[in-house]
Amino acid sequence: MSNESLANLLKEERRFAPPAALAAEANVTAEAYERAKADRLGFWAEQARRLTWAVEPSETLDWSNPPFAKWFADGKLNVAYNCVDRHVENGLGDRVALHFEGEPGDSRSLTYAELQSEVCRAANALIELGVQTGDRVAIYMPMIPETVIAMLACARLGAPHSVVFGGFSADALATRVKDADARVVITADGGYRRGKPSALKPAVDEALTRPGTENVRSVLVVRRTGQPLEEAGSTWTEGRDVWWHELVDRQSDQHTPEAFDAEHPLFILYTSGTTGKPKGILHTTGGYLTQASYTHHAVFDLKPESDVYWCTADVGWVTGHSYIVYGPLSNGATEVLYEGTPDTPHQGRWWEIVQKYGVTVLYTAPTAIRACMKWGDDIPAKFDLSSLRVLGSVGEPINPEAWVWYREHIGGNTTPVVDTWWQTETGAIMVSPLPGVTETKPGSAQVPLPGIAATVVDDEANEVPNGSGGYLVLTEPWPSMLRTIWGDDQRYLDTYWSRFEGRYFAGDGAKKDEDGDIWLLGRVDDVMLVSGHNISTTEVESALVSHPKVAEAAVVGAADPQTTQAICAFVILRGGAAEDDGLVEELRAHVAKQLGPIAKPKRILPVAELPKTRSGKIMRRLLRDIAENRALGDVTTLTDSSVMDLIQSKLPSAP
Ligand code: 6R9
Repeated sequence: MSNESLANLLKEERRFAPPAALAAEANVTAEAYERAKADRLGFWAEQARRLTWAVEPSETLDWSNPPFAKWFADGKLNVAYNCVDRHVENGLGDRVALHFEGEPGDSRSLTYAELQSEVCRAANALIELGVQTGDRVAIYMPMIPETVIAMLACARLGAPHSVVFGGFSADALATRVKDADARVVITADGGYRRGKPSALKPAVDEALTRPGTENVRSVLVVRRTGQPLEEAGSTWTEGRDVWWHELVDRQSDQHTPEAFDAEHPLFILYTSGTTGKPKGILHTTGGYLTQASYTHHAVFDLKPESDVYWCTADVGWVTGHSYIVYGPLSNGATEVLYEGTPDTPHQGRWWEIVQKYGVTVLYTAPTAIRACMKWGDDIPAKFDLSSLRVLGSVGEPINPEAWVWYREHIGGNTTPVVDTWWQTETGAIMVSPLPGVTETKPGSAQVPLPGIAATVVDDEANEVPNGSGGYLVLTEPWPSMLRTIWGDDQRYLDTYWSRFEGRYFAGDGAKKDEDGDIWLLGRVDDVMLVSGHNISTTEVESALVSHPKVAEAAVVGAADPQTTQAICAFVILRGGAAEDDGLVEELRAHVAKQLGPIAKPKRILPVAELPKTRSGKIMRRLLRDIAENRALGDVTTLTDSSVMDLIQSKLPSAP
């Protein structure tokens, strides 16, 4: 985005006021914004008191060496104690913490007291394996209770975990084990995905043959699928590999948690980014937990005694860390943990789970919402979803049509939808409506949360006026901010703090509307330059999705001799829509009408699937390779690489 700021094309006039009953009882009201504005640090010091500290912090923020922040630096606490033990001490031991639902239909509920015993046993097992405070532990697991237990056991010992998506390859795992110099890997024989066991252990075996992974002494293996290891292509390495049920189950269920410094590392989580080796984002203890806990309480209006909360994310994504593990459990929530995919064994599986457990708060990603739109309105209509009272979205800009569909077909036209903007780096939600306060606008994340300072700037770092586009920046440090990139302070400075002096550069394009509300417009790397105008991929995609025949769209700029870049769109049609001759022209005309002729795609290609990461983000980089007839770049973080073959087979062969 070098020539001019991002064009501001999309107009969205629909507005939804918070339900009166919810507003009247809301955890957080409008007054919080005022209080935080008057005294930002005082506000966060107050939120830190949501936690139980072994030593209360006297200092809130040390910003004497920016951008290396220290929050609550002289305080001490234990994260696992805050997420588990203190609830048991407070008499809530019988409350269900996790309702686990396996993909094959097995289920299991764990109370806070049971979770405490399990976390203590797992912590004692890690000690037996020689894990010491500060040692890194890699976790490569399916979505099962042991994954949450393993993360909490690491936190309890002050051993930073590095969770690696179960879908990643041996190579991706090896890179991450090596970068963090992990000493132990916790894994499973496999998990269930799409109706069958999907093995994990063979990838661990392979990863640990790679140079740089020699320091891994032990591999702790949960038996989940029971598939014979040899059958899956795995070998058991005596002296290194140990079964969870053999080691953990015989441990004592008593373990006294040690209090760690607020700035003690809690976890490393790798983000792939578009180029270069993955970045190990480092989060620490006190500030991270403060903001994960507060935002979960505020944004989802969580009432721990009555709500049943469900975040559908994978724990291998930051959303799973902050909003399956640390936020909800620190708040004493009862939550659902589901192992599998939304369409196994049928496309109503999620709604069946909502009905079964009476889920009240649901947090998911636009990609899933668009998939459900594609499958048809009749599917959720078969289930009782009346328990739902707040719906959340995260991961990508949500197209206004998908937002409205979510509210109408899942939320019964009554629930607020909160579109939450944040990143692995921010650790917790930063920009989002509050369900009892904000009049919502479909497609907009709207306002920085109380205590958060975000704005939109132009190329010269000047704040843009309302009605204009530019770059999203964060102008003040926040408690759950990343502390650095593991082992690479310089890359931390270069990536986030060098684009605009003294401000955190998020890498996202954004605009402020006439009311000053923030709309996210996609990654800056994806912004298109067409005849001198910077056009957001998000806006063109949203215009396409607003056509009744389109369920999902991905838009890229492909090099073009006349216009610098030409807009090239890949669309998935809604169930039943036919790919007739006039369709492409009809869609082009529709975009021109919605956004103006400049945004009209030059090419539109109906496809069956789009390339996505495990967190559901569309990988536009790969579509750009296709649109420009290039060999595909790195596909290792793709959920399913056969998708690319499918798309390529639709194309006229390269010139
Ligand atoms: C939590 C998470 C971060 C990037 C971020 C942005 C995109 C996330 C969004 C959103 C628009 C939202 N993103 N939430 N864009 N509206 N509500 O997704 O973390 O995987 O690190 O990705 O995701 O582009 O910069 P992470």
